[in-house]
Amino acid sequence: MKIEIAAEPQPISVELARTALLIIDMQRDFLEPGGFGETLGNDVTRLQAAVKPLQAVLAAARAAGLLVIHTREGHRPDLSDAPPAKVERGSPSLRIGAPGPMGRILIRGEPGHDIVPELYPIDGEPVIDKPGKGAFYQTDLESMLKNRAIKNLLVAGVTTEVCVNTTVREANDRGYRCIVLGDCCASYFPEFHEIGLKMIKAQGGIFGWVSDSATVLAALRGAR
Ligand code: C5J
Repeated sequence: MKIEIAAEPQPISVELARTALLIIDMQRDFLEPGGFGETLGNDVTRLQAAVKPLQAVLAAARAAGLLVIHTREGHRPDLSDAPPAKVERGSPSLRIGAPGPMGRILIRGEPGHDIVPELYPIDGEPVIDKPGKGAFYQTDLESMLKNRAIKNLLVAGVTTEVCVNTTVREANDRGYRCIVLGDCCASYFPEFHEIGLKMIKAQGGIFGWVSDSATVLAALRGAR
């Protein structure tokens, strides 16, 4: 079944069976106090804005039988997959791998690395652990999408200008149509959020389309 989604720079029609919801890095380390985001001096409360709209889209995507994929940014406990140039950021006692209130910062298996309870994956939803910003870099995301013949991605998560934008650019180069749900994304910097979305839809949709939760919810409701 096809649905039409109102979006910028123009509406887009997608086949539901060829569409996945891709949720980027909705992890405690980015959204909660004491995690990686806060150690870098950010106001993590800003990211909460994306949680409720995304919760609604996640529920609707599950009800419609869409493939839902979650990603988590993080590293091996021995940091062997963490480039020194990335680890060196921030003050030494608060860097990737340092102990924090939610365990070692941005390390796989630690409480802070996990996805926030409101958006927790359910059985059958793949979770991709990625060492970089882009979800395609050093992961099996592309083969997962190919095996399911997915062509379109509804993209949400944090942060708009970093991991969401990087993933959308990677996906665009690989031929996927990305529809970014603006209110289901968030940034520590409101101006970067706004510009991050503008960059995607500029020039006739150079990297993809931008829509929002209400529009996608209405489109999915119409498909039932
Ligand atoms: C960052 C991300 N901002 N998930 N990661 O370091 O956007």
